[in-house]
Amino acid sequence: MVISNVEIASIFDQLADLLEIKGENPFKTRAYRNATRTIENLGTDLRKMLEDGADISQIPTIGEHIALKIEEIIKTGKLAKLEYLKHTFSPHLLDLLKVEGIGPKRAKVLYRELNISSLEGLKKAAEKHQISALKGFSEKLEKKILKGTLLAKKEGIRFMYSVAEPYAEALTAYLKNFKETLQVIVAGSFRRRKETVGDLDILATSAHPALLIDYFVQYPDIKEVLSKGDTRSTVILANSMQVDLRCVAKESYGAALHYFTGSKSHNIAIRIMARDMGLKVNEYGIFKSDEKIAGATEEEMYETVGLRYIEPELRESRGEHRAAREGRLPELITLEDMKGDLHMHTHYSDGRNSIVEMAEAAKAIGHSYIAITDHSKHLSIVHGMDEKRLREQMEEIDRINETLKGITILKSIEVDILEDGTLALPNTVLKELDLVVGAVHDKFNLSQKMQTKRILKAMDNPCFNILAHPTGRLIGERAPYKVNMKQLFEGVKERGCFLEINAQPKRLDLNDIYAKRAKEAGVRFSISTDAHNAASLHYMKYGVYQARRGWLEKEDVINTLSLGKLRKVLGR
Ligand code: DGT
Ligand code: CA
Ligand code: CA
Repeated sequence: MVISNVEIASIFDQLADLLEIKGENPFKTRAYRNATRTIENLGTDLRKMLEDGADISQIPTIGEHIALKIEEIIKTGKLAKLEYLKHTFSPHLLDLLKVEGIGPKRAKVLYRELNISSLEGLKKAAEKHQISALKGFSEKLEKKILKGTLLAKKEGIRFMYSVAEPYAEALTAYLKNFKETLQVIVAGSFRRRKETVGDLDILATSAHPALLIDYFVQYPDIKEVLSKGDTRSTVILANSMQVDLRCVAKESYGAALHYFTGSKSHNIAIRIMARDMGLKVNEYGIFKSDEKIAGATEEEMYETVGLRYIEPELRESRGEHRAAREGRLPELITLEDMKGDLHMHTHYSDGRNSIVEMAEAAKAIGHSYIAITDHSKHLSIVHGMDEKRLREQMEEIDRINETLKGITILKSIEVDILEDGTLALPNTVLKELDLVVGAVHDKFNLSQKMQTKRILKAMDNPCFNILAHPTGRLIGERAPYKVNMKQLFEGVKERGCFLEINAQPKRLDLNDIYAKRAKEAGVRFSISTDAHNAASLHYMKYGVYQARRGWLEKEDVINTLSLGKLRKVLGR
């Protein structure tokens, strides 16, 4: 069973939430919260550290008590204390926190006063106006909560792509290891690189499917086998992730892969096109009368219905069929196209590594330049830099650039966009930087009009280059702030600025749909990791996946350019 830092952090987060709702000693909850933050930003896998015999209790904010709990989670996949608390309260109590506007403090009141312990209960109480009757809860908040319960229910459990990835890889490796296995691939939304996946759909080929299914259900990480047939099986892993395995003959690999990659609506459109040509498509192949005319490869499937091959990331019925027919499909950007990373933090603000460490790590993964973008000093940011610190950093970068070969460090900053649209540092220093990345970190609740005005005003500043994480959303946690996207795209283009696709797995912001629209409006982008430690520079691939889902090509992204050309486009 593979437990990653993300899951360990999430367990401590839940524990802190439950303790807070219960009204436990605030020091205790804070200790768990601090540990959560440390683990999220750690960069090294705790499981590997333990395997290597490292003493994890020495990590700041972890300590002996939490170290023991981490060991328990890695060994058993869960934390008995959390399971017990969930059991004694209500297993669904934590669902309340998925609703925007409800944090642990409000959940505590709702639980104590109205005995609400599930989304269903919350919805009913809001409909009966019992919530607005509580002290500290307005009618407006009640309405917002009601809307939130509907949203939270629709989402269901989905896993972030980056969380699903190690499970998908481990399972693929396990299946490939079996002698009766020919091909194995993870299809479904995972193959389409969607930012979250509902379950894993694995396709395998074998001359003896039943043997492969027998082998599959013996996978050690399985909690429950829901179904097991001769060619298919569905199981639930210990982390509650569902896995569907489908096994077909080699001759049908392409047809089955196409079917199980989806999306469903993409497939339906293909089936209709085929039908109009007098053909029939199913997961075994394409048939003319009863004769099979295609099915071994996906390329052949598309060709048979008169289309060029469509990359999985484009299969969302957003115009790809037509583009394929007219030969207008984009040549999607790849990870290899990326020449640098324009957003990262060091220990000058809230990062964990030094400038040199970040540069060395970036060089090792093949980048030829990076921009150091520590936070500006502002209320919402801990350890932000003032002008003096920034100048010290600029000098340090000059010194490093003189000695470090093979990579160039650009001077930059992630400067706060203040509520009135001015930037948190004066232009006297900003103009000396190689580029300026601006970001919204507070006042998420402004009206759409005010938020749009704020951002456009910030971009009026000639020093401004790139808008970081343009909508501020956190997947499954925080809705985007309200911005008029059309005005934003036009504003960015007119001013010669750029939009970031932030590659943090929780952000992936801009998302695919907006990226496509922005591109259509003539906007160009940066794809950057926002890394807070050297290991997170590898997040670049998630940003590239999102960009591919947004139809972006190499030309659309400025950090595919050589340093010389990049400098030119950054000069406004
Ligand atoms: P997910 O799991 O919610 O992230 O999304 P998908 O796209 O992986 O959906 P899933 O797991 O329900 O099904 C995997 C693929 O199988 C889907 O993308 C297309 C195919 N598929 C499933 N059900 C149907 C269906 O009723 N009709 C057709 N044409 N294809 C289907
Ligand atoms: Ca799926
Ligand atoms: Ca499925």
